[in-house]
Amino acid sequence: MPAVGTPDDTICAIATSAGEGGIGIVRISGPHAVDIASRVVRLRSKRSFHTLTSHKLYLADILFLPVSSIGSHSASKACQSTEQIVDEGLVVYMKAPRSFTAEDVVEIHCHGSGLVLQRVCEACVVAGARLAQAGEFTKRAFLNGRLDLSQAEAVLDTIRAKSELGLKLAQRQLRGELAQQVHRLRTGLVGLLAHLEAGIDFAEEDITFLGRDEMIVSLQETLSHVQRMLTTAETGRVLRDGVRVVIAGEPNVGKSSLLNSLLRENRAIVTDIPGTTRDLIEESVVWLGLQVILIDTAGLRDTTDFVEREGIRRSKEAQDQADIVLHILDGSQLTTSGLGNVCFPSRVHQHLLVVNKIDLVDAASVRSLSDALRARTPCKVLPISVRTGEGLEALKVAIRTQFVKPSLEASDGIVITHVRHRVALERAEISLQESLVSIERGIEPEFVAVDLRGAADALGEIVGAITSDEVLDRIFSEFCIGK
Ligand SMILES: Nc1nc2c(ncn2[C@@H]2O[C@H](COP(=O)(O)OP(=O)(O)O)[C@@H](O)[C@H]2O)c(=O)[nH]1
Ligand SMILES: [Mg+2]
Repeated sequence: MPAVGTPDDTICAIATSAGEGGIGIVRISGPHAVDIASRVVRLRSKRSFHTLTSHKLYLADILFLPVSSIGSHSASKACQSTEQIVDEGLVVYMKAPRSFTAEDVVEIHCHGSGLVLQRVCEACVVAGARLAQAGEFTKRAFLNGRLDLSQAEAVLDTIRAKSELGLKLAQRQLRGELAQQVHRLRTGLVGLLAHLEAGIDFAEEDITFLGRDEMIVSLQETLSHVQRMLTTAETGRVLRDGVRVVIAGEPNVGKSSLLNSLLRENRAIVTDIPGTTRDLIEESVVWLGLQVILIDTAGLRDTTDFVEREGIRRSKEAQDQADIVLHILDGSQLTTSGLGNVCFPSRVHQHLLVVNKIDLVDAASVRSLSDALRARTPCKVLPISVRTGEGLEALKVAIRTQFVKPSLEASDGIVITHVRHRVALERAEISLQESLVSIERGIEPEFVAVDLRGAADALGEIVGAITSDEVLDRIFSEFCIGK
């Protein structure tokens, strides 16, 4: 069960983003939503607010309630005497539980002016609402059982999605795909636990419970499910947050030129003077649905210049945190026999060796140079020319296929996108492994039960069946106000 009780006050907030817009929305949620809205808006049809049909839009005048009317026993009386109209707009009432929060909700749609929206929100407070905290609407949806915790997180992922793939995963999670899978595994474990505990309680009696072998098979199945989900975590994180691609190499090999070309804009300064780029330059693009964060860095060389040395330190740090490092070489300066000075990356799976400036070299030499490099490193070797554009598509494809496998786009399998979920699955994995070892060694069922409960609880954390206020606060504080 959620750790916090169902709220009984009514909250309000501007739900649309700050700044000017065509329309802006103030949202009110809670048991007094209708009462509060009836003081803030007057329907053009003169109909009483309390007779509104749910989920229908009504034209209304939005009234100004002066702050001085707080505390007066009837705010509606106060506003009648000093009535001013702030704006005209539409109101919609969504009767509980058929609303986002599963509470009574009223939304006031007015013009998207910061001032108007602020006035409407103030009027709601004067009429008895409390300003909502960040993520409080979604938190209420969770506390009222409308969403589980993984779905609540998917709401934020949807708002923040920068790429189609990120959005697709968020939507799948919002529809409850992860929750259903976790629920199924957890129910299975709880069933096994019941058998085990019944076996403990009635050990003296001659009743047969689930056999040891069946228990092992069932646990192994659950374990392999959990492990399969864990194998998607790395890809899932990248698809949600974007792939961090660091462009690294010696000065003047064409790193900044590559960044500009991939961004299609002159973002970084390009010169033939070594040491031009000294700071990290970070920009984001979307390639075929995948968000890519490109980071240009200072060229790596020995230098006494203090600023450049700091740039090089940052470059190394960025490389450590990268999902992929493009290790750029200047193809016009390399010879097949002179590869002794090339510094080959140590962590192979994260690196692509990119040979630039092949426009300055004849095709046969490019081929023999690439072959010589491939013979020395298991990294992928990609010849390109930023100047002519040759090889740039292949480079994009190479980066993309590192993360987006065809099976991922086609399959409906669960993809783990949150660190919180991964950590919980890892804990479930350990508990399941321990329970299997215990059963195989014939250890007392009481001890096996402890591990099984541990695994079930870890799974429960993903969907919020087991949770603490602290975890909830951390999750919902990441949201914006009004969501
Ligand atoms: N011929 C040729 N020159 C290039 C190519 N890419 C970059 N350059 C030139 O190489 C020099 C250094 O480029 P820059 O992007 O500043 O290198 P960085 O120091 O690695 O960032 C500039 O004069 C670029 O015009 C390329 O593909 N072919
Ligand atoms: Mg540069």
